[in-house]
Amino acid sequence: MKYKIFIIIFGVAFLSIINANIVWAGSATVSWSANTEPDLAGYRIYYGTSPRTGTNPGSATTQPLPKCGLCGYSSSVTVGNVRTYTFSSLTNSVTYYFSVSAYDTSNNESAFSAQVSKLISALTADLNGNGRINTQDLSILLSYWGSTARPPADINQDGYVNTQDFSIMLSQWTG
Ligand SMILES: [Ca+2]
Ligand SMILES: [Ca+2]
Repeated sequence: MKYKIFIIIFGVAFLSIINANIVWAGSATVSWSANTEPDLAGYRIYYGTSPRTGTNPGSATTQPLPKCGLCGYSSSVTVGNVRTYTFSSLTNSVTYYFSVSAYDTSNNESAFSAQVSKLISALTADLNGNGRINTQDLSILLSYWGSTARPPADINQDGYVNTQDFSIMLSQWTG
């Protein structure tokens, strides 16, 4: 049992969220690095619109830190043994905070990863800001096609100007 406790605490050091990307309006994709414990069962994401207030959500009674449950977050979701998860019903123009914990096959839960935050933006394809989404915006999009790090045309802010941005533009097309 002590060995297991050691593993859980050890694992915390390596559990870190590495990114939170906006994929489409009202969404964010959270990804993190993997733990390597042989008895790792999965991960749990805690999130909300306020920063967390503690570090140990903990179902493990042996964690040295006081347990804080949701720790200031409004919700958690148990996502299993994956390394990325997309939230799809977030509120635009609000900043969300995310942390991840790991749990093992005995349901011991680690302390939190580092916290990340993301302002959920209302993605718009109106690239020239004239209130219409039409061929003018399409021309701008195409002029940046395939390029990286082009915020004006990177509608979903993922670092690439590609078919995903084109799809968003089509979905908002006003002519
Ligand atoms: Ca426009
Ligand atoms: Ca993009």
